[in-house]
Amino acid sequence: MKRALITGINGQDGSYLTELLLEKGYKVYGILKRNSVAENQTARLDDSYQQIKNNLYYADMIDMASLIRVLQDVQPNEIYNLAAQSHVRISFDQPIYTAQVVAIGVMNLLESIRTICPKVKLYQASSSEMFGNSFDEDGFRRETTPMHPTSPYGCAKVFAYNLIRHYRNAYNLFACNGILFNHESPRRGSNFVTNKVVKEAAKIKMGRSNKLMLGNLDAARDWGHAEDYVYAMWLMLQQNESDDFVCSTGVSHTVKDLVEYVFGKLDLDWKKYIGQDERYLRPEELNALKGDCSKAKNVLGWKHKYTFETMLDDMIDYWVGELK
Ligand code: NAP
Ligand code: G4F
Repeated sequence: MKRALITGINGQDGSYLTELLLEKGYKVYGILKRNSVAENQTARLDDSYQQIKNNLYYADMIDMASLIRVLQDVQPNEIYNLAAQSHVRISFDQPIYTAQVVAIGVMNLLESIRTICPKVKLYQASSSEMFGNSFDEDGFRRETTPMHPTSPYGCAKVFAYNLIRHYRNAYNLFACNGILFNHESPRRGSNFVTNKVVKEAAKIKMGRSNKLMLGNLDAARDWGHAEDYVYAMWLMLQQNESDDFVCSTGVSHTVKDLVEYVFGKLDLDWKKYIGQDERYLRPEELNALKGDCSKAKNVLGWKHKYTFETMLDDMIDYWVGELK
């Protein structure tokens, strides 16, 4: 039985990945960052909790001693590093903490791996946020596009991305960067724009709210579904050699498109309800994202099943059901 360790197991992606790996017959282990409300820590893991409850460890990416103890105990075959302070806007408020978790945390993990389990296969959750406003002539970002990040989070992810490549070359570690574009689901944190819009629109529909304050409506993202993207993570670690891969849908929509689609689906006129609040604007904005995932398609045989619309339909169904 293969052993997989997931950092950030209780996050959006960690919960989907846990389900996928259990289905594939893995023994799944995870690390949890301590939270004063214990129930919150496993909220997203409800479906798989019974199967993994004895395999969860308290640890933190900025506490290398805790990582060492977990690796010694688990001796994993595969590690999926999904842990992060993953909110871009909040990274402007907490830049140092974000860098410690997102960048130094990866250094802590790599150094622990070198000592304890150098044969392990490692997936690193890299991000399209690393590109910032740089793109190729055709408007796409791909593995070879230069990176000019526009947030403390993006800068920290670039640091981690480079560490992965460096440790791969210097110490022959099997370490992959998945350069994933935005991916969403009903389990997305509700302060990210997709879930914020869907949840609030569903409340408006039920007469439980009448206003939704947003930031930049013109920003555009390449949005996919988390379920598709965790499958790509697994595929990367099934290859004979480690490499870096972009995962994206290749289609970009603005926040305004998102609002129009969600409110339209619920027969609401969005113009009556949307306001702008500068608290949600960023000191520097990544204006638009669109990714070319040809390499992942050709090498991994990966393709996404969900579109922008079906991904949002899944979220709308969830919130309408939940709020009823
Ligand atoms: P998420 O829902 O925010 O999950 C992040 C996870 O990391 C949570 O389990 C969180 O625990 C944990 N964590 C935070 N700080 C930690 C620390 N210091 N030590 C240990 N664990 C810590 O994020 P996600 O959407 O699942 O994304 C997974 C990874 O992919 C992240 O690294 C993210 O940056 C990256 N990524 C995401 C996207 C996307 O669109 N979703 C795109 C590209 C890359 P708590 O919940 O207890 O804080
Ligand atoms: O949903 P968002 O907060 O996601 P963002 O910043 O693109 O980051 C996500 O995707 C990255 C991959 O590119 C990940 F690495 C990262 O961890 C995270 O998962 O914002 C999307 C867009 C932005 O342009 C933002 O300015 O929506 C715009 N926006 C407009 N109003 C808003 C809001 N974003 C949020 N969170 N809240 C608003 O009210």
